[in-house]
Amino acid sequence: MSNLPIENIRSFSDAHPKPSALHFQYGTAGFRTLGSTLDSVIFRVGILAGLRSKRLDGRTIGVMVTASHNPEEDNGVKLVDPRGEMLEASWEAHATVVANAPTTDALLEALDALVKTAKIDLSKPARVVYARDTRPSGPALISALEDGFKALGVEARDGGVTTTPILHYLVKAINTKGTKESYGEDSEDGYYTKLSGAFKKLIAGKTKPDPLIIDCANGVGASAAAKLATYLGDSLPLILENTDITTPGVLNHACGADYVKTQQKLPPSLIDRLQPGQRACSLDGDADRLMYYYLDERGQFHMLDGDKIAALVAAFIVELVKLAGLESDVKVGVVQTAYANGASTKYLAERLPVKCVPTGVKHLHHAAEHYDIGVYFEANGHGTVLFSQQTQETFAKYEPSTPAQSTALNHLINLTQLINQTVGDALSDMLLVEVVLTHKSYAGAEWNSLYADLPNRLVKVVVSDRNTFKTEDAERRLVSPPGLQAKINELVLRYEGGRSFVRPSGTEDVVRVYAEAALKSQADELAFRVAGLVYDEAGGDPSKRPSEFLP
Ligand code: G16
Repeated sequence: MSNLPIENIRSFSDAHPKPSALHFQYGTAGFRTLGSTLDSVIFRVGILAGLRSKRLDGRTIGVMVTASHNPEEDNGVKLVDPRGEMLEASWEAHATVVANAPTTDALLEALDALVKTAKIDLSKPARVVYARDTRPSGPALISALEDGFKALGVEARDGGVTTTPILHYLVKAINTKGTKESYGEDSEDGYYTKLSGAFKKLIAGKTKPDPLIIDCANGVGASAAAKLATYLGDSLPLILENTDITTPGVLNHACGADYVKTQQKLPPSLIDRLQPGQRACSLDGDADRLMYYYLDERGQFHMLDGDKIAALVAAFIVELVKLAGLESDVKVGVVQTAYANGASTKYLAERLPVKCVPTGVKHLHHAAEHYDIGVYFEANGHGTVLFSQQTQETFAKYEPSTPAQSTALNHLINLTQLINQTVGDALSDMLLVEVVLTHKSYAGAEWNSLYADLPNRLVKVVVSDRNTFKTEDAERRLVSPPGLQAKINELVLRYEGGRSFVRPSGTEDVVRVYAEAALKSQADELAFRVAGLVYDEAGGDPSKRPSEFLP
């Protein structure tokens, strides 16, 4: 067993000191905070990624530098495990310890302890592929990351400026190259070719879709969508909006999937662009979330969020499985979180098994793996569909007995190619939605009428310490601060169809409050009253109440 290159790590680490006053936490989607404070964290993540690769026998680990839907001044980093999925949970704690070692000596001790507890054979190779989004703080943070690679001696491949889901795709493609589970060419070209090829097969012979407007959130999705458009040709005409990746301050600002979901309205930049009946969608800053919407003939805005996507897609897949004659072999299930609209849960649960898990793609992904075909979507538009290895083998071996069965089977096989099964992927999900709409001849209105959303409201509350908020039952109940849940329950009872829950965010320094009720005004009132309770409990400054509640 070789040793850690102590002196090398020491000299690099001294150039990336940890800010003494800050504590970092590997949260819902990695480390995420102000980009200007992340230099030491990202450097250390470089070393950590290398150690994770050594632990897994030199398999390639992914590192993505992004803060996704967060404002432009934030940045972050997440690690991707070899099959393209999120970092294994036990290593999140290791990452937090390593990121918080106060000095270089303490860092060396933490790394040494990690090597021992995780039984890492340091003689194994370390391989990493990394990428970043378009944030201005990205280049400097990438150079800190590269110092981390140099400090440990990592064989690193630069994925450049790209979307989070493309980085996940690359990780899986690299690690499955030349095996029977090969995921595709390990390049961006491989990704676009795979998705666009499957899309064209799935809509062959159908009426060509009308042009689709994409709000690219002024982020990396703009260049990815432009590239995808060239591979799609005229099979799906795309109109790209909010594609400014150079003007400071515009990323995710008054546009993008998070804006649409939380404001429940059209990005102002689309007001004169979107015609009644036309489909449009928004990506977020790293293109892993997707929100659809349309205006009706009266110009009224209608949002088709992650729950509506799950309903559309799950119903389509169930129908194909049935048409293929596979319903007794292949079971489809859905995974949601507490944010799922109550009406969507009701609609889905009447048709399929539905499970509720805590927020965070990693939780949904793992739960979805328990189904033959697992459809998971967060209401915020983050999700995908997983086909188990066994299901994919069933498709490959199955001999259909009628032409109709054969067609349905081919569609299912093409869906396994169209869908990015590593993680939620806005572009892949967008193609999936377009396939279903094309097959069903649905416009936005027909899709929207699958069920009627219960009015709901999401608000953020700034508190002094969000870590005092602890939850249970898939985040549907607060256990701390003590007594607060009882007060929320009491309030909820006063609203028809009322439901509300409170949880600390894992990506922003806020507590989130969700409420729904039979009427919009009631959902708003309930959300703000629960937010008021949270604010009072958390010792907020009374002079700032309630204007501190951000939408
Ligand atoms: C990330 C996670 C999502 C999660 C979201 C909000 O999204 O990947 O699973 O729903 O954060 O999490 P929280 O409410 O804990 O802040 P993204 O798109 O920002 O990577």
